[in-house]
Amino acid sequence: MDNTIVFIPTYNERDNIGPLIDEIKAIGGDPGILVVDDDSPDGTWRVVEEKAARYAGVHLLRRRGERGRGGAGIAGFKRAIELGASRIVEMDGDGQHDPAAIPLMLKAIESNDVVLGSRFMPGGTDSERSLTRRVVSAFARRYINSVLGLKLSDPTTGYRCFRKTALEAIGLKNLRSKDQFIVTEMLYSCSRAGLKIGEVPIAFRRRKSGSSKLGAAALTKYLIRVILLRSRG
Ligand SMILES: Nc1nc2c(ncn2[C@@H]2O[C@H](COP(=O)(O)OP(=O)(O)OP(=O)(O)O)[C@@H](O)[C@H]2O)c(=O)[nH]1
Ligand SMILES: [Mg+2]
Repeated sequence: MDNTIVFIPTYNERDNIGPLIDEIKAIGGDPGILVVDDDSPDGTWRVVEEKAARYAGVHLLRRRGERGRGGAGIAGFKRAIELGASRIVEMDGDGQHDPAAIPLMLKAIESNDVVLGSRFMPGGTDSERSLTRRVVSAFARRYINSVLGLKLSDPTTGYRCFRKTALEAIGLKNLRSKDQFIVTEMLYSCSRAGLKIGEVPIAFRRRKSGSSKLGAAALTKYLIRVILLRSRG
């Protein structure tokens, strides 16, 4: 896994990040790990510092005075490239993304520019949730594909692998989202840049601890922003 960096944005993931780093280290191939933490009040960064002292190739970018999944994403990809990565895996730090899929993604990136970890293609699994949430999520996927002109089984996944050249093609400085919407903005940019986007199945796990941040109001806002993204072109 030469030149591979696994990038994890974190905010208040103290109880999740340590076991996740251990799991990534256990998959073999020894990819580098970069955690971008926005000075989490729960001290997530402290756990990462401890892991960095124990394992080679674990890096912490602690952003002070700045907060937001969008900025953390841009800073993370930038730092990963500075660290010499030619392939960057992006995954959540809450334990929902199983590191077991990393080798599969790295295999698939050999013939793609971007690889998405999909919960909804054959072989993938979603963590069981209420029927309402499943229906809403199925609608959201269709909606995003239709508005953005995509044909992906899981366009909202935050578990993905990018070639460095894909990040250069979209230009990180062109990304505007300050929050979680960056995931969708990047995907659309990749598609607009004509990049080859592949998908591999992943098993999605339940959030290990901490809280979810997506409610009905946030979902409505998100769907409107997808249209705005499209109209911005
Ligand atoms: N650095 C940084 N990371 C963040 C920020 N907000 C969220 N994250 C991290 O981004 C990842 C995804 O956030 P989640 O809250 O899990 O969002 P989600 O997976 O869409 O939704 P739920 O898991 O259902 O809450 C997690 O690792 C978070 O800790 C932020 O402002 N800064
Ligand atoms: Mg999550």
